[in-house]
Amino acid sequence: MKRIIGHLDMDSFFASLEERATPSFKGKPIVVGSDPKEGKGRGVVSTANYKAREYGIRSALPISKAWQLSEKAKKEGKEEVIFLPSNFDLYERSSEKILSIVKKYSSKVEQGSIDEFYFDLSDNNLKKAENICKKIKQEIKTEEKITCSIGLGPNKLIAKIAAGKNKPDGFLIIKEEEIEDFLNPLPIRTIPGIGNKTAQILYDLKIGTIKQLKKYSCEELKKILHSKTGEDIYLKARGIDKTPIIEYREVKSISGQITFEDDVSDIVIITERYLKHNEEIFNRFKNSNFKKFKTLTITIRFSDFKTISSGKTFKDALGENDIKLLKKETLRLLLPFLDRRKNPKMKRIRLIGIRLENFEK
Ligand code: TTP
Ligand code: MG
Repeated sequence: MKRIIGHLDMDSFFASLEERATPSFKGKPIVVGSDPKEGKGRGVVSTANYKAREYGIRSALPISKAWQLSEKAKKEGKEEVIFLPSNFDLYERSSEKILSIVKKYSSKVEQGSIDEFYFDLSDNNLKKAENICKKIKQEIKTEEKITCSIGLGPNKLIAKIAAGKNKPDGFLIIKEEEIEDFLNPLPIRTIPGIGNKTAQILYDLKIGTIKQLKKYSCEELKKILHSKTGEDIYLKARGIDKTPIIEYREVKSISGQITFEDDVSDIVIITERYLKHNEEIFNRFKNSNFKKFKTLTITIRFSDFKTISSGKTFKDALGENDIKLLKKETLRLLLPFLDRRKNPKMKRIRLIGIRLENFEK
């Protein structure tokens, strides 16, 4: 059966919600992310609204660079950027509301991330599906006071690419027979699954667009890239995607990380912060549907960005009363990296993380 799949992605989601929360921010360039500390901050940009994107600011850009771009804009007489920390409660609440709106119109919805949703409209003809998408867009605008972009197509891949094509506040329908013309001119990076590394391998072969990518056979791509990636990308370049909508994606891990303001070597500072962070992660586990977890992994990133993981799987799973045991075990894993046992050059620590997984319900 032919499918009709929608993909909805909120426009500059975190920044749009901040703009909505504070009326005086309206129309101003906004960046949500780490503290820029007048150019000395060490984190990255979570997102920038479209006004701030005009300055060249994007997700994942170092926050110090975003600060410089804002300063440059200020010198040119433009508005300076408003930098804000993230407020996940606000974003999660809105995400839930949006999900409930989409669910009113489709009985099969998959949440792809905090701000994107796939939904199945195959029970309708295309005209009706189009009208439903318009209603969803309108309802989000009225109820949530922010905009989204929707793509409609014969599968998840095409719907997602179409949603990203006319941002912000976009709506694009791609029919089966339009797929080829739609995909051909697009840069290869548009294909979900082609990241920096894969793209670079392809750029080196002078492959820049999907049309150029399609000159290579499946076998050739399997040789050039990893076998599975090669086949995956061969199919995606032709708009072929049979993946179903997965309504309930199980959470597989609960994790978090802290980046220190300055790289640190002081064992007291590191362990204090880390144990406090362990408690936060443990509380997220206690508030989840899971009763127990079996595997604990810690991650350490040194000042030279070398990153190491170390973990333990318990014979007897840990439960909601085992915070002391968790702290003991994380320290046992961490301490060798703070002295010469596993850190012979005594490098400073930049980041540490913790992950709980292997859950029992
Ligand atoms: P995106 O949908 O990728 O970005 P966006 O909604 O901000 O902008 P667009 O209009 O292009 O869709 O991500 C959703 C949210 O996830 C985003 O608002 C912030 C967060 N995020 C990060 O924290 N870090 C990242 O690197 C990215 C890409 C997103
Ligand atoms: Mg988005």
